[in-house]
Amino acid sequence: MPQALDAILESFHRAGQGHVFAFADRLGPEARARLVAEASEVDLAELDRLVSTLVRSSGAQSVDLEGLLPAPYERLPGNGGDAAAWAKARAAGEAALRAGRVAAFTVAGGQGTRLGYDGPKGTFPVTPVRRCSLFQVFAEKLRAAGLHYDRPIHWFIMTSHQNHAATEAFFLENGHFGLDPSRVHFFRQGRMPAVDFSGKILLETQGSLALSPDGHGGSLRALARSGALDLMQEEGIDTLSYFQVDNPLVRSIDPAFIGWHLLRGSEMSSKMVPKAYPEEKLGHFCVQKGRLVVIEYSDLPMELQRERDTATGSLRYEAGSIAIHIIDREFVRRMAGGTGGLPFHRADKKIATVDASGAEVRPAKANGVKFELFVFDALPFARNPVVIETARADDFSPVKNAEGVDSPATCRADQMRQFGRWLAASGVPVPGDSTGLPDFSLEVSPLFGYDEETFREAWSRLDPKPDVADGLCLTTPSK
Ligand code: UD2
Repeated sequence: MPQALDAILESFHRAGQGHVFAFADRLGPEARARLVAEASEVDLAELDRLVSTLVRSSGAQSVDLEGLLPAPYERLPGNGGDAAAWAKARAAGEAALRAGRVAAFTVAGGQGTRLGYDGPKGTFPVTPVRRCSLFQVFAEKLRAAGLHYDRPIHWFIMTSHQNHAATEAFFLENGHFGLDPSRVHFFRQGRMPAVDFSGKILLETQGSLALSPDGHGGSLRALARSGALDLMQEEGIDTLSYFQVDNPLVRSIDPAFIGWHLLRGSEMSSKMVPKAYPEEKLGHFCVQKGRLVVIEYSDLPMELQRERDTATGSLRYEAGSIAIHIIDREFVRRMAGGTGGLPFHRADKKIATVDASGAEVRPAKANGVKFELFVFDALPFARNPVVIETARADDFSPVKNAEGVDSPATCRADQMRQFGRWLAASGVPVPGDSTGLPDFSLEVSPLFGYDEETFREAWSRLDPKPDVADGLCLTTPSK
């Protein structure tokens, strides 16, 4: 160990980061070993590159918008799309599911901080009646789809250092929500050190670095590093259905989406919804120099976000990214392997640290920089990427804020509207307001029905039919 310490100390000093060990003498042997272990996680050459390109260089923050055009996308049949092509895509996706080629992949490194919730975000109770967690909703969707296609679905879940143990414990306590534990795979994403505005690594305490998750784009290298890609290969899985932990409405297994991806020979495909209003916080699908790119809401000037097509009146940059992708396994391997892979983004943050004497500092304004990778930055590298339209009401209602837009309240209402639509489509009109929000509480477990079609089948088999007037919670499969 002392030798390792010497080597690490030496390399940090050479890189101008020796201050990281300023308090090492005050630490006991265990704490010092922990500090050394953290330091050895840092790729000093990579950090040096990031500091010179993103921290010290002026103009580091500006995004290249030259030659930017709105991206084309496949419209839904109800919106002018080719119904036969959608049907063909769906059949191809279903065949892939029956062949066991598809796994689900959830990025769940986040905490519920913005929600004012203390715990892994996936454990947040999100459904309107049962108050099931986000993880339970996804688990039930995957269980149901596995039964439907007669092939249980593997589920890969990316956690962070902060929430890994709590996430695994949550699944254990809940019996993996009925999934076979051998098909639920957890792995941790990587961490990046935060630096001050001169590029020096910040210490969080005297004995630890200010390390934070490397962004959802870190999932590509984490999938490779953790052995998940090799496991997929052994299991015959070549296609990943990627979604974020904050969106319980997601069609976590969508055969038509999978089919578009496979039939086009795409390496990475995405879903879009037309933006609801210009300021909506979604990335924008664009084409630049012949490649598909996503320009984040914070990077596209507001005048462009407000631009409208003169003929149709719709937003020119209307294709909003809702962070749902299909990704090819070997594409992940390629992206994870190269050194010139995804670019890092800079985020200026308030970062708890210590001063020169070792005393705690809780800054009132941003005092440093965090580095993050975004998964959609892989799109320009993908062969034949395809963007398809999806119905927002059936695919996207994230929980992000404690109140207001994208909050637990808006998400519960969107879930109830969806269940209300399914009931109405089964011949049971549901009284509600003008937005379709039912007058009474309503919840349907994905195990009963996970889309309109499976719901209608299950409902038609129910005998006798329950009275819906006092609210309804359908949980058990009717088969
Ligand atoms: C993201 C997209 C935005 C839009 C929106 C849809 C970015 C930069 N923006 O916005 O364009 O698609 O989602 O809801 O992605 N996560 C990790 N590890 C990390 C960071 C994030 O697992 O290091 C997960 C996190 O648990 C969550 C998801 O990634 O599930 C989204 O992260 P976010 O809340 O930072 O993204 P947001 O809302 O700014």
